[in-house]
Amino acid sequence: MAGPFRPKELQATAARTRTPSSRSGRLLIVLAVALVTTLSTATGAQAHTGLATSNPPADTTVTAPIDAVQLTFTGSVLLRDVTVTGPDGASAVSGPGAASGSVVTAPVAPTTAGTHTVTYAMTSGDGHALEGSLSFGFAPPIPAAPPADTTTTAPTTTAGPLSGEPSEAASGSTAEDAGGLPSWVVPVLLGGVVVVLAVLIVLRRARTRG
Ligand SMILES: [Cu+2]
Repeated sequence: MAGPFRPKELQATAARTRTPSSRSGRLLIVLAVALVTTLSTATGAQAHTGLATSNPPADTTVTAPIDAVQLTFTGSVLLRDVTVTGPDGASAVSGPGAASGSVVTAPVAPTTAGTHTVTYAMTSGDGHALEGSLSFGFAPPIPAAPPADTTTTAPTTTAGPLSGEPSEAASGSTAEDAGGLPSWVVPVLLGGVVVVLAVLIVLRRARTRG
C-alpha cells in the first residue's frame, strides 16, 4: 500500500525530536497516517464497483424458505446475468432478475437442500465489467411441500349415516367413527319396534273381541 505518506519516515522524524510532547506528537502522526490510509483505501474501493452485501449472505445457511436472492453493490450496476444453481446443478431461478440502482434481485424457488451458487455478471456505472460468485447453503426445516400425490388422505365420499356396511375402503378408524351410526340409533329403533308390536297386538285383540 503506497500512500502519499510513509509512516516509517514520519515516525522516525518524530522519534528524532525528543521534545516533552513527542509522545502525543507521534500519536497524532500515527493517527493522521491511519486516517489517510483509510481514506485512500475507501477511495480506491469507490473507483471500481464491487459486491457489498448479499441476502442470503455469502457462506451462510438459509433455514427458512426464500423466494429471492439479493445482491447489493457499492454502486449502481446494470444486470447482464445472474444465475443461482442448486447442488444438483439445476437452476433455482424462478424468474428474470432485475437491477435497481445498486441492488440486483433474482427470484428463486430452491427445491433441493444443499449448497447454492450465485454467479453474477454486471456492468458497473463506470462501464467496467463486474463478475463474481458466492455460495450459500439451503437447509429448510421442513422439505418443500411434495407434489400433490398425497391428496388421497382426503375423504373419498361423504357416506351417509345409514349406508352402514363397513366397506374395505374405510382404511382408517376415524373414517369408520365418522361414518358409523350414532350410539342412540339402535336403542331408539328397538324401542320403536316394541311400541309398534304392542300397538298391533292391542289392535288385534280389540278386533277379535269386537
Ligand atoms: Cu471500475
